[in-house]
Amino acid sequence: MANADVHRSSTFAPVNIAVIKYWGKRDTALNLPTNSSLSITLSQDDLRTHTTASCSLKYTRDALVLNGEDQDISGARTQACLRELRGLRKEVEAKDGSVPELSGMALKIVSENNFPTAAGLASSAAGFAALVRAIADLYALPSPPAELSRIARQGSGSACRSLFGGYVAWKMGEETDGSDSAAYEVAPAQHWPDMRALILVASAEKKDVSSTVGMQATVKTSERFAHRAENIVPARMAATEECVKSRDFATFADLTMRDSNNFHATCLDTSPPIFYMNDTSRAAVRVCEAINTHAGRTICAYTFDAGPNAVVYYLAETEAQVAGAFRGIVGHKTGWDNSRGRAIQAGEV
Ligand code: 2P0
Repeated sequence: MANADVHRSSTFAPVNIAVIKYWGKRDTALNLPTNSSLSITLSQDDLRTHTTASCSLKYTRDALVLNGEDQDISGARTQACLRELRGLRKEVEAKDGSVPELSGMALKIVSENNFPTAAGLASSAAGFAALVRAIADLYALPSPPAELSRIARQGSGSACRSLFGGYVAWKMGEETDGSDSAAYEVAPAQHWPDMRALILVASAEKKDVSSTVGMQATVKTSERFAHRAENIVPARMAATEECVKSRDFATFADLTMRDSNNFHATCLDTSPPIFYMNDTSRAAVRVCEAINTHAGRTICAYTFDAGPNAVVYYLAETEAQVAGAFRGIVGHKTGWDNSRGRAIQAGEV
């Protein structure tokens, strides 16, 4: 029966790992940040979400299944994404009366992460980016990536960066409606193709304090927070964009480590304090410092998100010195699981 047809589209979306961190919202409903941020999109051959979106008249309600489990999609963020995408599909249908009225059908979204969910490995970023692109493809929307980025931002802030490959910035924007708060490409992955990321999994457990809750506690209680957002990050954004463009790894690494430390110091300054890094994380910091000291120059940079897992950026030419040093110690009472202990490249979407 034709009207029970299932329309379907599948996509992958990659994880991105921030170099200059997003932490703090000026508008919690729209996910508008208090500072801009910059990240590297990792190759989707490695960490990624795969999502299939389908719609049909035979479906009775919208549903989302993540890693085989039904998810609650009544939350305002998911609803905002679905509402915006349906609105855009309605515009397509209004322009061309011959296209099927998909906007009126219930949606089924099936997602799989190939890495631990909510463990500080940017699962919400890949998840919402994949959800938005899968539905946009299903609806054959003519939207450019910047528009999809603005929609994904409402699902999870960092998701707006996973709609672009390579080196990506999320401009915080100034408008109160969020119309200018979206990501853009600073440089494609092939601009600096030697960049590598080593992911050290200290724990695949779900984090204690979600990013959404943690960042709001920071905004409310940290005295260091405003200084970070207003005085530190703007100059760092400009400097990081510059060293990506000039492929200046030592400066890039210095800014990356400083911003990770500044973000975690701000978490510690929150009341009650938020501890995302643990002893294993701190050991990774010391190993990076030792590698750089031994090399006599900065050849690797650590960064930590809202969890204890480390991401170490380095260049392919120092693979033996950096990844080799870490591989030599993972699994030897250090607390690291080495299942992700391989080099991941920056990637395109
Ligand atoms: C980032 N993080 O820039 C920073 C660094 C964690 C530490 O973006 O509330 O999951 O969904 O907008 O995007 C994690 O925050 O938060 C994050 P919501 P999100 O990658």
